[in-house]
Amino acid sequence: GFLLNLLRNETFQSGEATVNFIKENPDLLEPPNWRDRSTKMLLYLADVIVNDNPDVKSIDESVVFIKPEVPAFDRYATLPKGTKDKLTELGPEAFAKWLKSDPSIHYTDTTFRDAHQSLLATRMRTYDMMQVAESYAHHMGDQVFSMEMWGGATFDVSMRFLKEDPWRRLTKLRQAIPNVLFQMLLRGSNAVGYTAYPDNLVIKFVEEAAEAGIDIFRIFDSLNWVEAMQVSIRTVRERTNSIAEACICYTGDITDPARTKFTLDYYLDLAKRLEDEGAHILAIKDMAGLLKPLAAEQLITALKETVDLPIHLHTHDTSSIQAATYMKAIEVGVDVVDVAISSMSGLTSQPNFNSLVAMMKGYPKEREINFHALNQFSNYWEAVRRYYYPFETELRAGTAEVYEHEIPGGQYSNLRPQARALGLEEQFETIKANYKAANELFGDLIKVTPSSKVVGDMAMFMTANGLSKEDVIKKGSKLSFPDSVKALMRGDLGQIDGGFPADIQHLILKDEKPYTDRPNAHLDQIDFDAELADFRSRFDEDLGIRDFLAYRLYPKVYQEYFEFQEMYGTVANLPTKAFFYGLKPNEEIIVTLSPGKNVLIKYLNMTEPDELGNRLVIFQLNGQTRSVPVRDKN
Ligand code: 3PY
Ligand code: ZN
Repeated sequence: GFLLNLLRNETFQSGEATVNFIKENPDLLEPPNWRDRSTKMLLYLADVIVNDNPDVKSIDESVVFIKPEVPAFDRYATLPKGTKDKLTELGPEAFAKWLKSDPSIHYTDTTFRDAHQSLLATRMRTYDMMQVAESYAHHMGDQVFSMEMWGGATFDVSMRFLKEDPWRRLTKLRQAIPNVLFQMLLRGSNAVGYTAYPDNLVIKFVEEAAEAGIDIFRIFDSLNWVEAMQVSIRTVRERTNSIAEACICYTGDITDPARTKFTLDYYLDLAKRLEDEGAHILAIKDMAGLLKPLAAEQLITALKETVDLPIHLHTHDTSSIQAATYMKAIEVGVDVVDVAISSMSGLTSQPNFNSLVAMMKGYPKEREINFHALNQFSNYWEAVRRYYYPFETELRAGTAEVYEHEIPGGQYSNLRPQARALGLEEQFETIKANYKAANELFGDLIKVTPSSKVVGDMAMFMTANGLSKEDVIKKGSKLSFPDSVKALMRGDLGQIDGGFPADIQHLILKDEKPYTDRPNAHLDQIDFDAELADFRSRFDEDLGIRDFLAYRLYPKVYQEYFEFQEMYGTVANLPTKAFFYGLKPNEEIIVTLSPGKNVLIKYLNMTEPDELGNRLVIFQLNGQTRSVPVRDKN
């Protein structure tokens, strides 16, 4: 009814559109779909102006935005050849050999994925990436090893909160940056979700992601369970021309003799098995930033004696000392390290790219990097980052506490808002302590999405109910545990070497029997023909397999995203300030609806609400006055 109401109010729909009116408004002769798109966009803007963006929980009027400056480049210059060209030339096997033999250190830039996942709750919009993409391809195209720009939480968040199509981010960036390897984070049998999916869904997802532009699949399992990574590794190897990078997720401390579960031998054995599975590259995924310099030296030295693969090191700078870890790792022969552009680095994000480049100056493994350009990109992201202030992590300084609680960087920035939502923010210290306690209760786990989420849920549960570890053990048989905790103990996330502690498992599951094989083995395979047809008839006949995959991974999120799109169109085209904060009176923006199709939108003012609470929000669209009715929800 809302949209109909709006259409009824349009000037050009009012029956007064005479011949002259059309002459004066040549835009009306544009294809109708264009008018429809700008109408929807005005409706979105009107709603944000009146009711705010529901994802922005508090507005700080004192924040001053500055215009992000894209580093200048020659649009007509040929792009430098990069690693993407090299992969195309060599193929994955020879590429991996080349990487291993290359004497200089390589850098993966995580700015487009993990950095904002870890600092800004994954909210970075495609718009801000696209503005700078072409410049990046020109300046950095022959210098960075890869860009991590997809996967992890971005798939979910882009639909859920940004109302964007995650596939569009990938294909648009691919067009703008054809020379650098694109890398994604894939949660093994959990794909980009929080639970296991049927094998043929994972296979299809990998095929489509490779087709859309992913060159390196960084594959992990949240319990380091190799069986859960097999399908992904094999699919990348056998059905794509991309690189399978398999992870050992690092937790604990191999230099601490008291930590007997995750030892050096444990990691070496795991690495060997991943090599046997067919990994092209081995990644050390230090998701919480626990790998200290001495441990890095020992681990990487031993790994190089154990496997014949190039080694890619990922960490988070939560403790603030991870540059030292990289220094040691580089000394003993790591091949690639993950970094983020200065203004998007540090704290729970990756170590500082720019500073690392400066640090490496004069060392034998130094790589020539355009340092000045790197700093210009940092200035760009610094200005962009302000738009995202409502989502900023609240950590102000590095913290050594991470060695106690072991919370992954990507989870840390989300934990406080989660606690707040449950009314538990005052008890954040207790939550961190309970995170540690929950990990101990579960028998010491690898903690990374989704196992980290379960430990987090348990920590919230203990905090909300005032339970200590001892209380849980004592009263457990009478407690009703969170669903995610039951699912973990049942084996829904797979198995961990050594198993879950049997007594705790029984306490949580009561009479339910856990299984011991792959959770995917219990799932029905997807009948793609039938389900795709059903999906199309439910939503839109023009939708493709990628839309279907998004729907199948996140049915409810997709449904809401789809309805939002129907109502408001492609809001991904809006500049970020307008998307989050709307417009101020007399503020003007240019929106590119499609290549070459720009509209000029100016917000004029709004009327007082009528007796039903409806306001008219008045804009100029390409100079033409348009008014949009919106219900004021305040
Ligand atoms: C993710 O799975 O999203 C992660 O970043 C894990 O570290
Ligand atoms: Zn990470």
